[in-house]
Amino acid sequence: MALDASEIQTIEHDVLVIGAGGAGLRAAIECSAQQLSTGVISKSLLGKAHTVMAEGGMAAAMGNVDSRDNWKVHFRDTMRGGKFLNVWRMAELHAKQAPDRVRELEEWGAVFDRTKDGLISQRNFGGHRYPRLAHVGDRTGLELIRSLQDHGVHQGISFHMECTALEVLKDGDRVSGVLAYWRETGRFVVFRCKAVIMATGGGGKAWKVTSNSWEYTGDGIAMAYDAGAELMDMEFTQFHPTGMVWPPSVRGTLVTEGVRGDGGILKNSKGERFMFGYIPEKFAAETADTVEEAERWLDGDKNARRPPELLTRDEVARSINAEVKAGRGSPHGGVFLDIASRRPAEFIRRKLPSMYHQFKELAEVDITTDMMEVGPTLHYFMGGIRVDADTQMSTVPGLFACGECGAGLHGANRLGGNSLSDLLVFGKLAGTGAADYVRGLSSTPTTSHDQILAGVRRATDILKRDTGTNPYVLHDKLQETMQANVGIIRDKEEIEKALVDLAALGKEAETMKAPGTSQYNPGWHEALSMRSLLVTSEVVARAALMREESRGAHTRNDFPGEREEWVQYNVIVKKGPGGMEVEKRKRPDPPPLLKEIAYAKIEDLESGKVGADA
Ligand code: MEZ
Repeated sequence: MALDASEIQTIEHDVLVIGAGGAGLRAAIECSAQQLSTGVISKSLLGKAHTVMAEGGMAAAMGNVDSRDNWKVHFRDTMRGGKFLNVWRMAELHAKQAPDRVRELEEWGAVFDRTKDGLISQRNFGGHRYPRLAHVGDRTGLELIRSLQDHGVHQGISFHMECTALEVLKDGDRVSGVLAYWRETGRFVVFRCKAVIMATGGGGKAWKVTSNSWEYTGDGIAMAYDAGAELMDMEFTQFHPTGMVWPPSVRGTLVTEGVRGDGGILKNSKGERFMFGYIPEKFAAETADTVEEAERWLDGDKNARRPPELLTRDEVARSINAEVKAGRGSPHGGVFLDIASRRPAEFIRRKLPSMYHQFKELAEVDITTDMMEVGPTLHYFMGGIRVDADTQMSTVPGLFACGECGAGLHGANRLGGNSLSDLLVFGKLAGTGAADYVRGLSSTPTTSHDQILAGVRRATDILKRDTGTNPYVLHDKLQETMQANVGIIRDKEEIEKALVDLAALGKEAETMKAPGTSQYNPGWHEALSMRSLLVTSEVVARAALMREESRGAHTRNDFPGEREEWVQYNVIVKKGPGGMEVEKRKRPDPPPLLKEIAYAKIEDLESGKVGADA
């Protein structure tokens, strides 16, 4: 029977937000507060988002624990952590607005840990000069989601759960809706809307060892790419230094950086505190190079420098990798993380309750008495959809992006805790940007029946074939090649091997088959997400091949070290008439005052010699 697009269910909103993690929820709250009809679609159930994996806290220069902190120091830390590749304006907006977003979240019901004086407590994290992470034990992301959800539900936002977006619909150049399907029934649905906000997170599921759960297949990145948006900085994939390595079924599960922030140390199989051997020149001035000084810092000496375990994530992950490669790893291929010998059991259970239970239940390890085994795990994409800093609109009119799927704030490496403040700051700005855009439209965009029908056909062909490739097998092969060839350390030969593998997998994907009907069919869901995974992986690999240097989370064995000329370029990927186009694009010059602050000596910033007028 011929398909008829008019028979497909249609839902109308002014703005449709795709993704119900922190960024999506914060964006939706803003649109709804601005009196727009706002819908949120989420692939899984509400509350199940990668946001909860930001366990240790959200970074905001509130100065509650160390009054020397302010937005300029936070901005400087973020730029240095990102190896100066961050979008300057985004780093400025983030550092200035994060404290207000934390206070607002508290007004909406988030129950933060407190200091003795009753202020929101802040803990130490890698790359942050002062204790800066507002937290709720080690469940901060969860509390953030809970507070936003409560607030959003009472605001009248429409939530459409277990609904997967397949493609962005367009009227000419601009956005007009989204084609999606209900995971339970397999029925298609067209959302007609004037603006779409992508808040779909990253694509960690392209790697074998990852902290991401099944939802993170790069859908928003792939849909935006197909819609013609530019992607930026995709070569920078963050390996969080500490994921569980044992037992195999939970390999990659996150172990919060809060363990190190609260005093935990890393040791190799010889019992050596090895991070002292990996302090890079550029962080030497602010890193303790003796155990004695690191211990004074732990005891609260404000003049002592931070311990090397609190170097930025890229540095720590590479160091762990090097120890394991040198044969000094733990029995299951990681290193040891020790908090037991550093803090009393009561402190550990109070500040790190999830870690305590996680290790007890999953690995039968009591972290108040024994060391954990940990190793790097793919955690986060620094790159994503290129957006305007103030409005969060992509290069496609009406298409916005925020949170992990948007690019720019973190540059080459993200500081821990900057993700939760990122999604609050830029979620709100995306909401405002979308609301302004919608109000400025002179006509309502229309959806095209042909585009809808083509999308439906592409999806249902997978069910109709008599035989074909198993999508689970394809996903396994994809993870193998990304883990082996586009991992923590890469080189030209490996990346080219990945690209050859991806091309072959892409061919196989054209004949994927999911047996059964569209109802309750996990094999079909898997096949549909393979397209996003393949596009996202290819973008990462092509960008990684183009950047011929090592910077932040992108380490090229064949191009060791940062190369000065590369700080002037972003790698941009977009869809061209002949396929994927990759461009090395010159960055705009930084605003002089921001540049002065980012490169200032900390004493000059603190004394007001630099940045006093900012
Ligand atoms: O921002 C993060 O990724 C985060 C806070 C993670 C963690 O280690 O807790």
